[in-house]
Amino acid sequence: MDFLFLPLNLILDLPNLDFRLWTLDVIVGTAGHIDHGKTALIKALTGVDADRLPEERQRGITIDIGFAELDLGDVRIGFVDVPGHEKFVKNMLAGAHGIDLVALVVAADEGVMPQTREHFEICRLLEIKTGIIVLTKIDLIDEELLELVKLDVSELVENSFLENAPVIAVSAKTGEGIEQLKSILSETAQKIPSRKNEIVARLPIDRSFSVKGFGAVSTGTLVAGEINETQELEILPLQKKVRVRALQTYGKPVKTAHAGQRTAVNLGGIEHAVIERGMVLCEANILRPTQIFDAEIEVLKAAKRALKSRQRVRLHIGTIEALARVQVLNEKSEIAPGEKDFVQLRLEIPVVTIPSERFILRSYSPQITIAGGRVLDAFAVKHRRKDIENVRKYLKDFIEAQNANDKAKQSKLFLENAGKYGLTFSDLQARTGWRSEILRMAIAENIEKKAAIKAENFYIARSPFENLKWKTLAEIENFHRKEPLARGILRETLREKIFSHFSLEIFKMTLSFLEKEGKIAAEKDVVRLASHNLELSAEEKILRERIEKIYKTAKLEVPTLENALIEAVQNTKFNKEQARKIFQLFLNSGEIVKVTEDFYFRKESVNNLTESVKEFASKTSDRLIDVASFKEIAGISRKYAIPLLEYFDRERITRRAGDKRLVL
Ligand SMILES: Nc1nc2c(ncn2[C@@H]2O[C@H](COP(=O)(O)OP(=O)(O)O)[C@@H](O)[C@H]2O)c(=O)[nH]1
Ligand SMILES: [Mg+2]
Repeated sequence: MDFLFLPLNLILDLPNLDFRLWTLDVIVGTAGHIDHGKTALIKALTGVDADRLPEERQRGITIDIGFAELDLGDVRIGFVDVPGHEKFVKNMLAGAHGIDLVALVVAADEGVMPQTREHFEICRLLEIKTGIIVLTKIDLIDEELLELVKLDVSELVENSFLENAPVIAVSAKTGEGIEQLKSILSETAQKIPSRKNEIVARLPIDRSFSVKGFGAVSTGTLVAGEINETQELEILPLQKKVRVRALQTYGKPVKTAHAGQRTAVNLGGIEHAVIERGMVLCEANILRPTQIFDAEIEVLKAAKRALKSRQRVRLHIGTIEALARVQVLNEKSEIAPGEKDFVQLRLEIPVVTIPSERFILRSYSPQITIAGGRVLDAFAVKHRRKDIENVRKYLKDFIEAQNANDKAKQSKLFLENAGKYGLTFSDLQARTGWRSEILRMAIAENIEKKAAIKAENFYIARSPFENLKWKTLAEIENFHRKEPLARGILRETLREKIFSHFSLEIFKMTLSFLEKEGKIAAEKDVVRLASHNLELSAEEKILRERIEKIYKTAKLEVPTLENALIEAVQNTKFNKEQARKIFQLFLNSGEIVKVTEDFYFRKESVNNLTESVKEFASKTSDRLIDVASFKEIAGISRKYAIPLLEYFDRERITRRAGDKRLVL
């Protein structure tokens, strides 16, 4: 029976009796060539045969990852035993993703073999920081040979994270060295940097099965965050909500599972059959699946050829394997063996990942490990060739911010990259995986430093926002140039021109910033430059009065516009075009109304006429008026009567009824 589930039937009855808060939880993974004694070593340490599949026991080889645990008092170890056979490296990778400490196992009678190298390289590329070297089967060799193997191994790990790792020789058969190995494990575990408490809960699933009477159970290493009993979680990329019915770590029921623990979760609200290895169990409504991300990778020195754009590879991230195409983000479109560079990976299936997560790339066929790297931007867009320089700069800055653990800078880079549309809080959280408090602090720092602004739900980086402000100003300026006499551009027109794809709030925000800076004046319906002043000079005022007088005197028998302008500028230093501009202002003010292209009337005269017409109608039984009566009331000829009646129709003062008009 499964180690995590021995007491499952007791979950409901047994209180959690484990109060050892000081206990260190460590995930130890084995690595090494097939038949070098990895599984036997774990059995010697724990008594558990991690080869749990019948086929594994029958054939005596490890096919899939297996698990066991060891309680050393102040340290609790969750072992992940991996298969050594080259055919099962895929399974090895599903186990290697979450380990804190690697035990590189080398059989003393064989020395370093191909999968010793491959597994070692994988651990190095995954940036596992801590490890020990275990030389097994020492009962089969003599002292002299042991020294040779030690040399062999030290050559392999030279200049790597294992360079100064403890080396211990053991025999699973005689038990020699096993107790010493336990104390070395315990000591080494203390040196492991603790997992940062900044990321939301994420558990890449490595197994899923059903337990009679309980339903779906998923297991895996909780790589970040906490999971609590009764909590709602989400399985991605299924995007299915599930509830935690019960939890186990180290074979015991617990209320909370912590990062760095092998964890089994009994899930409600889902059939176990739909859950597969590779899916991720995570805090609900935060992370999102992605199919295209930017990353930095290192191609192995031992790779036979350069990694090229368009190449199809196998991506191993978390517990999943996904096929992907590589786009190398450099001039040559390739990365030579031994070199580090930027790539974009376009996946054939969605995965869940966050920045700085490590992954391995293997060639499509034959299946050989060729590179490893870390995720930078998990939600990238396809890059055009001409953008590559900018993208490289963005990714370089991002790595710098990541290495300095500068969260404000990282979120700022995401915002800058998102440009003028900005990102919401939840967009940013999906991109970073940070817990809400951490993200809130990072954003607050950017707002404080004026590196970003907030508009409703959106955060926009300063430079795209400045750009938006600049475009808005340019549009208003342009309007003033074309319509010098208009008060300003209609608010709605401005919005449609520049902000049609934005939320209204961003439009308002832009105007309010420009207004605060004293650049514009936003009035009720129109927006104008603050400098756009319609005040007339003393001389212009005289011209305006002359125009006004012409229309006042003419009453309803107005001259054509042309003639009015000519008359207005007679014996002045103004020309007709200047008069036309002043006239336009007059028109804008509403004191004059346009009836035809040629005929304009004072509003007051038109209003008086309207009153007279209404009075006439009130005295009739049918409220009808004909052209003749209209001419008489207004005291005007047909030349004015017809355009004015048509104007009244347009203004809904009258409505045509045969050759008469109904007064409304
Ligand atoms: N003599 C001897 N045999 C061992 C020792 N450890 C493992 N073996 C044997 O080596 C074979 C492979 O061991 P196993 O643990 O399955 O190797 P793995 O493929 O690395 O997991 C088995 O037949 C084991 O019994 C050891 O310390 N001494
Ligand atoms: Mg094995």
